[in-house]
Amino acid sequence: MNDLNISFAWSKLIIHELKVNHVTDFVIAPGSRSAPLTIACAEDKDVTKHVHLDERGIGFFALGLAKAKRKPVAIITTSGTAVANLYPAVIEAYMTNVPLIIISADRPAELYSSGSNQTIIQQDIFNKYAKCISLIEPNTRVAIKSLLTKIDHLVFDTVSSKKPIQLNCPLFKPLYPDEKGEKLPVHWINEYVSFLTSKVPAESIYDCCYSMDTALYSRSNLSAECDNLFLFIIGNNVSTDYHDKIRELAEKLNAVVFADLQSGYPYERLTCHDLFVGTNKFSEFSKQITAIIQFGNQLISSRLLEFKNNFNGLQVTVSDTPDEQDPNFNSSKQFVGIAQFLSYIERILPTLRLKKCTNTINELKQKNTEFSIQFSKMISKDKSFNELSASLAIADTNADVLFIGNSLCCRTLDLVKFTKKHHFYTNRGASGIDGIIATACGISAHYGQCTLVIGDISALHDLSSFMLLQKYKVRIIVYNNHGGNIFALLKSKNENPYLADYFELNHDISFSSIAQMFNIAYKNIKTINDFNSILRNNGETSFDSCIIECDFENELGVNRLRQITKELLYSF
Ligand SMILES: Cc1ncc(C[n+]2csc(CCOP(=O)(O)OP(=O)(O)O)c2C)c(N)n1
Repeated sequence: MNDLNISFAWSKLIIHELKVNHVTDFVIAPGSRSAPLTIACAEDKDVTKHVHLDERGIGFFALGLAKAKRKPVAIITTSGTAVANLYPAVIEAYMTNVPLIIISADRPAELYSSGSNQTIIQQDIFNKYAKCISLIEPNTRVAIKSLLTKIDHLVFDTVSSKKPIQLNCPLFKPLYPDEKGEKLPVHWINEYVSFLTSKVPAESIYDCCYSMDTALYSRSNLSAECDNLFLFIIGNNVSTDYHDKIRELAEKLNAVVFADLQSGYPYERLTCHDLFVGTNKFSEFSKQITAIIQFGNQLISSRLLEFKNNFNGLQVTVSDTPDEQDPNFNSSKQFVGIAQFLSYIERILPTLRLKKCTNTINELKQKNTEFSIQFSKMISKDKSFNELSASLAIADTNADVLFIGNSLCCRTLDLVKFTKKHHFYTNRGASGIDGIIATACGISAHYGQCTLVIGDISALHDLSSFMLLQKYKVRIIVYNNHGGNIFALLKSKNENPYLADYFELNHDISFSSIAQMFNIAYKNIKTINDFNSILRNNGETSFDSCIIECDFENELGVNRLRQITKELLYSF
């Protein structure tokens, strides 16, 4: 035992302490500087290992896994640009409040600025997106507990702040356990063995301040201001645990509900809200709204944001983190603590002077139903296969877990009415088109399967992550409109002569060759009937990884959406 090398022993302590703090998933990309950390994981049968070649991919995979598990996931990388490749996933985790622990193996300090291989400045590399805890180099002069309590605090920090955190670990040679280093003192080894057999953290940390001071709400004077009709908006980052309570409150408060696709809110709500807010009917109704209460943030609908921007009444945001929630800067009150807010409103309900508005609300709901039916009819009328008709079909599936990519697909799916309960996931923190397949694989690692809807450019952007599909079951539905068609929605060919060459990047790539390369089942779909039947016959909730390529005509869906929007807004 006393010929153990210190870099490996140090790494074992780090992994062990994370494990006793309930961090049990480690996502690893290969490297030599990180070898002691990787092997410490490999030798620990109580932790789950996920290995992939691409650091950008593992970052997003860890993000997906942590989102699904709702607990921190650790990432291990080697030194150098490997760490920098995690940057997009770290930003997304920061923006969507996901705890991630980035364990970056580093070179010893004396190799900085020496021209040494794979040596870059890693400390604080993520700037404000991830706080950095830098360890000292492994040594036996410091008490082992000083290392372990740093890990305990780090886990507490990422869990309570819901933000990613970096643990930078300088390690020196020898790195592999079979290579002998300097002899370690006997007292140190005894302590080491005792810590490694411990089942509890060196220091347990408890949060005693999570319940908010309810007096704060009383000071907010909300009760005096809200005595009429409410609009609830449910956005991203609202736990499904709150849905029942929000529904109860909406009923008691005379509130109508708009629910963003990402919320997965399964109860009564006004659908197709991105278009419906633009109708005269809604505009008339909105004059009676006293307050908008928005739970969560990152709304997909740009028209809803615009409506909120022009709304003059009280706007309140409610969230579980203190991040800014309103890009219009119109919210005058932000409540941090959704559970506490809901129970506060429950308590003050009897004091509110609520007028009965049942008729007005029922009339609005009726109009919204007619609007949705008309919208679906217009999409289905010509049997054309495009992003809209495909989204209608997806909204009717039993797929349990859905990951929705960015760009056009999340907009068309946000428009349609999902009829069943699903777990919805997105990467809408920074809305990057990168790492979407990897994130879906991370989600699948928790649930056992996941259905992903993604644009062709986004799928090509994350090409290396197709490799993960051999281990994690994801049914990928690629909306292949042969380029980035979102740009055509923003400005048409006539308005933007550079559209095809500089924005859409039109291409003829078929995903069949990609499926062949990665040995994944594949289907090319050209009609809505075929799409409907593959969705039904594909097992829906039990399937193997596959690529379903929706072969759309370039810009057909965008043009159809423009046309439908115009006609619908005109007739309602
Ligand atoms: C990492 C990153 N780079 C660039 C963008 C800008 N961007 C937004 S949408 C888009 C095109 C996406 O195309 P595709 O995935 O095919 O979806 P479609 O627009 O056709 O629905 C791009 C490049 C981004 N959001 N993220």
